[in-house]
Amino acid sequence: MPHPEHLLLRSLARQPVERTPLWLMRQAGRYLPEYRALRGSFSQLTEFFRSPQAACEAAMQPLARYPLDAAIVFSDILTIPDAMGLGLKFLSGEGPRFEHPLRTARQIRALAPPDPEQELGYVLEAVRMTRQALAERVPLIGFTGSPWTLAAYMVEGRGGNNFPHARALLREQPQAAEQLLDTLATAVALLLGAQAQAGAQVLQIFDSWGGLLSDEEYRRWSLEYLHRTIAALPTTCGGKPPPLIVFVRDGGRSLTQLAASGCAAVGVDEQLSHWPPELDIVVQGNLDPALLSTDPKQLDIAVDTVLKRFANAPGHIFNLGHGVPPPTDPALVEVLVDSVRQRSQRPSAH
Ligand code: 1CP
Repeated sequence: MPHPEHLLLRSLARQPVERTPLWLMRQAGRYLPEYRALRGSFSQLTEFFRSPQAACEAAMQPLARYPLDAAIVFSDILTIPDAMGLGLKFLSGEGPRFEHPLRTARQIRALAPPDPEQELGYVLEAVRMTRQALAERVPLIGFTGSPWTLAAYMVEGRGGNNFPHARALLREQPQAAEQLLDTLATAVALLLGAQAQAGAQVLQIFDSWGGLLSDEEYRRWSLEYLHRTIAALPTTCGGKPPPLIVFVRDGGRSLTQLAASGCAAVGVDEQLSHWPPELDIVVQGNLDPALLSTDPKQLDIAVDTVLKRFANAPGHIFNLGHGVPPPTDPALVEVLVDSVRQRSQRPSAH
């Protein structure tokens, strides 16, 4: 049976929608008791990511509870560095660690972009299984980190601080940094392309640490390599690439440049309180995740504020400004989903 084009795809194509599509970054995760139960069957998080069945189940869990408009592949941005030999470990309560962080130009020269089918086959298998499990209910989003965000973790060896080693590399060994980012731009384009070929209908790049850079540094060290990635997508996707969302955590400073980068939409964090009217790009965002620890009334008012904020953008995809916080009450996520669906109804659009 033919089905109408999904809301998310229509918004990304700037077509009219009868209500605002909605999904949540980190919608699969620790706030769900069924996720914690599934996670409990693996001692290491990396084993969980490497099991396509479990990854498929985790991606489907939030959709069994809420009428969300997209699923996101259950994986992590750090699978690329892991496949490049850095040795990824997740320490409980402390986040990711690499056994072999990059500290020398020599280590960087020895790196090669992983072949997705050979070295990240488990990600692609999770894409295929999840796409099948969805049975066209909603589109599937494939993702990677941006070259800069991946480089930051690889040089630092860990997250959760201001990445002093990564920023020192940019200042002190710019040629090595260029080589690393160039290798990562290729790796990111290859994995996004392979996910598209395996069935991902939308792609998202997380530039989670773009905000660490000044405007000038951002252009040189992040945007430039996003451009290279985007330019390679028609080749790595084997044809017209799916629509791409680029999420940047930087308070909206880089939006004008990103809007011209060839992406279909920009994802913005909760710091952006005003949408510049001259920006001609679809926007995704940006409810403050902290509101998921308030009450239904405040949440509903905040939803209205976000919908009004982006009413004049060429398209809006409702999301949080960052991921769902682990202590969130699943009942409040339901309030959020209902509120977005009700408040954004546009009965006249078809
Ligand atoms: O539904 C989903 O979104 C789950 C899939 C998913 C995604 C999209 C996971 C699983 N990770 C990611 C992206 C990701 N991973 C990003 C970009 C988004 C962001 O800015 O948060 C980043 C920076 C990472 C790296 C990472 N992985 C961190 C952050 C570390 C830091 O620097 O503070 C952490 C804690 C992880 C582990 C991880 N990845 C995913 C989950 C569910 C978890 C937590 C472990 C758990 O809850 O059991």
